[in-house]
Amino acid sequence: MIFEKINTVPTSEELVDKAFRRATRAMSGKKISGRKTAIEANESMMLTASNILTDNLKNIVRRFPTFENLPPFYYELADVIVGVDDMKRSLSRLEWASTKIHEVARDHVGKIRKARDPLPVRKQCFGRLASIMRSIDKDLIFLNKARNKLKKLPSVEDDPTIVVAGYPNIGKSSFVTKITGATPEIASYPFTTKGVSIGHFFVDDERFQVMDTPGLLDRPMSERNEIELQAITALKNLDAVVLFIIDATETCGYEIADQKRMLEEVRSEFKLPILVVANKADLPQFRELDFVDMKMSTASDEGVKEVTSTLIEMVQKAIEEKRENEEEKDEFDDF
Ligand SMILES: Nc1nc2c(ncn2[C@@H]2O[C@H](COP(=O)(O)OP(=O)(O)O)[C@@H](O)[C@H]2O)c(=O)[nH]1
Ligand SMILES: [Mg+2]
Repeated sequence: MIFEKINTVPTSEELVDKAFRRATRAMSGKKISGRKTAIEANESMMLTASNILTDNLKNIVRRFPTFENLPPFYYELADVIVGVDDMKRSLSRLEWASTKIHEVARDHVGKIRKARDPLPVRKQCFGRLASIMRSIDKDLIFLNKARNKLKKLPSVEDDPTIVVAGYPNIGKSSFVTKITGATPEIASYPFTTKGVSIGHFFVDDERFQVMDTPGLLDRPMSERNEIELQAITALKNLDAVVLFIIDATETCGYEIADQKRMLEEVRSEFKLPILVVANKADLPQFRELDFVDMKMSTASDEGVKEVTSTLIEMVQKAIEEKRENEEEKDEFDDF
């Protein structure tokens, strides 16, 4: 999973406690007699504390991904879920704090060498460090929340993808279960209440993924809120084809005219290739429709294999074309 590397982000209080505790521990047991050893001891406490703080802050920043390098799908998702700009702002405040802490410690090392009594200098230094840390408390809390949300994102790999769309009760879940041969893992996206199910299957050695997106691609686009629209934008960045299922029997409770209208919406919204398949071919109410590419029945299995292999061909072709376009672009860039 892409955001797995991000650890829990500690609070400023936890970091300060840790740093001061280590600094104190480093000194315990050392005999302090006279001004010189007192200076050395307090100097080393300041350096230990500031090193621990800067190391921890740098680690937090390092473990967050460089958003520009994320695959577009994840960039969009991260933006929907936590806001990339807010994360960048908080991360850069952590970097600022780290630099500042280093400076403050260095300043006080200079001061302590000239001081008659080193203890107040060290105390003043610790006070400054604590106050810098307090000033980024909000950022640390925000980043921890962001981390918790990002970590829950399902692993949508770079695998070629089949996105299943269509009104409720038309057989989307049945299709996903049929071709993945298992109950798909239900991953919760924060923007749909129902959870997106993602299943995988192999053809030869190649892995494919199938996504069923309840709440996103099962009702008219006009009913989408802002967040759902952004989620759909994210989907468009996958190497994917859309399987649009029509229930030609209307036993799902939706008229064919409405289903067709939603198909047109999806068609104009997505530049991805779309395969239109009429399901429930086993039922007597089944009607042949002129805008449909293929038919199947996930109940009797009829046509399921053919539909799957057509989808695989389509997605492989789409990936190939994308690669060719990119190569062409690269060649162009060389001139
Ligand atoms: N007769 C028949 N029923 C089907 C077929 N595919 C799905 N169903 C039934 O239609 C209902 C809805 O199926 P489901 O896969 O949950 O649809 P979804 O809401 O689009 O995910 C269930 O009762 C299925 O058993 C089919 O090919 N033939
Ligand atoms: Mg379903």
